[in-house]
Amino acid sequence: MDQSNRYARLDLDEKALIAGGRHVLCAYTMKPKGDGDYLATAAHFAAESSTGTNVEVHTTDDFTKGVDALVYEIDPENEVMKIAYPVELFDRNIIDGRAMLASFLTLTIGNNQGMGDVAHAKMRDFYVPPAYLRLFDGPVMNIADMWRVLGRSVTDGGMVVGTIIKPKLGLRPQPFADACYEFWLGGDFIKNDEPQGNQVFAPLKETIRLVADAMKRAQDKTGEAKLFSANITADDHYEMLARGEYILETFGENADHVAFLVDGYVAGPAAITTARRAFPHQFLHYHRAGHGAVTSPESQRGYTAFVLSKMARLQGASGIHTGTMGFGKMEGDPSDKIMAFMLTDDVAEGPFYRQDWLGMKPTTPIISGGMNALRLPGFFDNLGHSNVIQTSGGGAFGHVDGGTAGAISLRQAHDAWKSGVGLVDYAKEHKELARAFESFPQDADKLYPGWREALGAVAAE
Ligand code: CAP
Ligand code: MG
Repeated sequence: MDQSNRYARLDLDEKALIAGGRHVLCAYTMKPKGDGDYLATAAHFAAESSTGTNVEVHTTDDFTKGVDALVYEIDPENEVMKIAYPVELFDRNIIDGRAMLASFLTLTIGNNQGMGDVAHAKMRDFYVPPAYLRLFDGPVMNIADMWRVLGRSVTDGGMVVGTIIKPKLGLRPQPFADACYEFWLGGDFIKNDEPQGNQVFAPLKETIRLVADAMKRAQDKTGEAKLFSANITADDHYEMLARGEYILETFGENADHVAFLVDGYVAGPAAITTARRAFPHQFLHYHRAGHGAVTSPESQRGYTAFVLSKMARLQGASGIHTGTMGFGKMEGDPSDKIMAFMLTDDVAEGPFYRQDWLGMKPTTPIISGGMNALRLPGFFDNLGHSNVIQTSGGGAFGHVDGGTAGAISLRQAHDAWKSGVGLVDYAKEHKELARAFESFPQDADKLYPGWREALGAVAAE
């Protein structure tokens, strides 16, 4: 059934829709199945995403039609469609009238992902009008709060030198805490790896107690503040609360040095909001493991990593992994930096929409995945700044001289970039960095040909 007479209004002007402030706008790439008519398929997509179904129902009245989602632009040749969703469609909390991301997802990326007449559809960008934007929690904490604890400038504090305790799983509490102490002697920030929690061989309550002690000893040894991001992800809301409360109580006077890590893709929006609202004064660390199932460029369904990151800022993530933009091990491209700017700028250009965040606090890009000291300068050259949280697991504990040297090499690479000195030249005067060349020789050969001759003995011993 062609519903385009009801669910398509190609005469609508995007600027007027934005000025009207009543619609969330979504841009999708969409391909009809077979030789389906593009507009008819898009209209059915809008119907199923708002007030309709595949047939007319007699219960529809004029008010219903007033909140129809409307296809307002199509570009069949490029398989692009844009849909305007009236803000009234989206569900609101009964407790405080605020918005919920679950509703945004269930309408804009819900049933429409499995319709028989759509080959595939993927959201590429969306625009949130002020009336809806202000209903989201947004971030409370971000990198500025980490810099404050670290005693740095709260506006340009530079890279937070981080790691992920590796191996990903299999360390019992004492070796885990020992690894933390080792890294903290050179680095700032340690995160649980995303699956680490309360495994039977590493009970959370024992591990956290030892990590809190390791933090105290490392702070005493170095005279510097240290940070830890503890995984509180769980299916059960009360389990998350129990973990968070135990962790804060155990870290005691260092509780403000603790972030809470939530695997936001696999655990979903409810888990993010549980952490955001139950622990508003803890940095909310959004790990996105699993997102590749929908965000990968190989996937033609779901939504992009850009959309995921934008949703995370709305929900109040303090930081979210934004990938390594082609400089690490995960899928990515230098142009992914648009994601970072969308998270940090107050007015940000997306692939289809300009988003004014109206003063909503920035979310900090977290850069992780196959990074090491050698790969950092290229990454920062592309991004243009180093005000990020950077975590290297293999890049720290894969250093030939251990985790402390790995941490120091990461900091030295950052300092080299900030000072505009080439990495090889900087390494001549900085042993841990020189030894990073020895630690990751394939990267060294590829990124810095001739490094061995230039660094000679410095890298060797
Ligand atoms: C990185 C990591 C992160 C990935 C997540 C891992 O470890 O801990 O989870 O970076 O990817 O488990 O692979 P390494 P993204 O530093 O040893 O690679 O940040 O793109 O979400
Ligand atoms: Mg990980």
